[in-house]
Amino acid sequence: MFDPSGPVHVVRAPGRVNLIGEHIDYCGLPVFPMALQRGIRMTFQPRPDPEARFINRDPRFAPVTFTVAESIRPAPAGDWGNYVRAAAQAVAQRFPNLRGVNALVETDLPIAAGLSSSSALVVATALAILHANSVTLPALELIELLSRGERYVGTAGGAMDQAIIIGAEAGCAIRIDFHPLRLTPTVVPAGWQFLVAWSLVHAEKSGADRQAYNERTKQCEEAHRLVAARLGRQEDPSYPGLLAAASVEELLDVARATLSGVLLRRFRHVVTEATRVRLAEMAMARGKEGDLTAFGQLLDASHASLRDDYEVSHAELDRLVELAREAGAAGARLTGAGFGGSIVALVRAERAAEVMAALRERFYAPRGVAGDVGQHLFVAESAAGAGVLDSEAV
Ligand code: NG1
Repeated sequence: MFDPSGPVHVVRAPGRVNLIGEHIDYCGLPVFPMALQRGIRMTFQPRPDPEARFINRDPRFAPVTFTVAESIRPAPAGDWGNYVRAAAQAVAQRFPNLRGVNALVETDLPIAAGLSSSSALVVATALAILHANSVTLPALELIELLSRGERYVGTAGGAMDQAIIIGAEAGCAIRIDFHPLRLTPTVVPAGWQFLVAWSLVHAEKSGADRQAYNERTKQCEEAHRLVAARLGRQEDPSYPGLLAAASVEELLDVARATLSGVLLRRFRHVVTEATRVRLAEMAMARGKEGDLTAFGQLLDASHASLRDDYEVSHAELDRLVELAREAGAAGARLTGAGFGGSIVALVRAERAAEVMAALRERFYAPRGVAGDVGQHLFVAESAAGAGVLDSEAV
């Protein structure tokens, strides 16, 4: 697919693991992820015309061809090519008359595992098309553009994934604030290791899971509206505004008097998770022995809240979390949207091998995954954000 007379370029976009702050980015509340060393690698060449052609090294994903334009017709929901189209449409709405690319997509990220391979694909595509047209955008603008742009696939998502994939710094976790968007790094202390383990259950972003995700964004909005009205703050459009006006305890008192059932549980998850993010960031910044324990306890509390109040866990995620703790992790929780996908566990570096061995024996082996489980279970090494690498010969 590449013309041997011209150079090819390579863009790399990392996956991400969210350490804490789950299902609150779309409420405008800060989250605390880091980028992974694993990601999408896209090799591309500019074309002279607006056509775009993407081939995936993984044969399960059929080639995608379309014209880069302000309005691109989507393929049916679930088609991988919609992430590529989402990015192309977003950049074409910002810059007219773009030329397209020929591109080859490869990844070492597990797919549909809650590690944001889809947003990595969106970011990689956008960077490839921008580079092919010699245009650039400041990082914050690109994050805003692509987080809106990814809604093309039908998920009413927040901006966490695009923000960390574009704005990550190696060796750091990043607190992401929204409205206005701001990225604040904290160095991951030496001796702290985050393990990622996939539950072997796909977290599909199309179909029922997408519906369940979008339903939760609406429930959070509704819960916020009712609590804000009760507090006489109808004009306050956001969760950060509520949390600035009252303590979590006060908000929960008001919520108990105002909401019930599902809405009360969703609200409780959102405001308590926001507190956990703040405490976790402080614990990591201090980075002492007791802080690792404290961070682990926050992970455990986050998991319980996602399981019981937010109802996005899965029996296999609960099992992985339990096994990781039993094997010596300081704490563990599901990461990403849930409904399957992966867990993240915090371990002391010297115990990482032991915890991984326990997960291999007690989780993967009984489920028929023998031998090398490196694709499903690995140490997350915090990586830098996405970028175009040097040109290469074909
Ligand atoms: P994943 O894990 O990639 O489905 C989704 C959203 C995030 C965030 C998390 C839950 C997108 C692109 N990603 O992530 O913004 O809301 O769920 O914390 O919609």
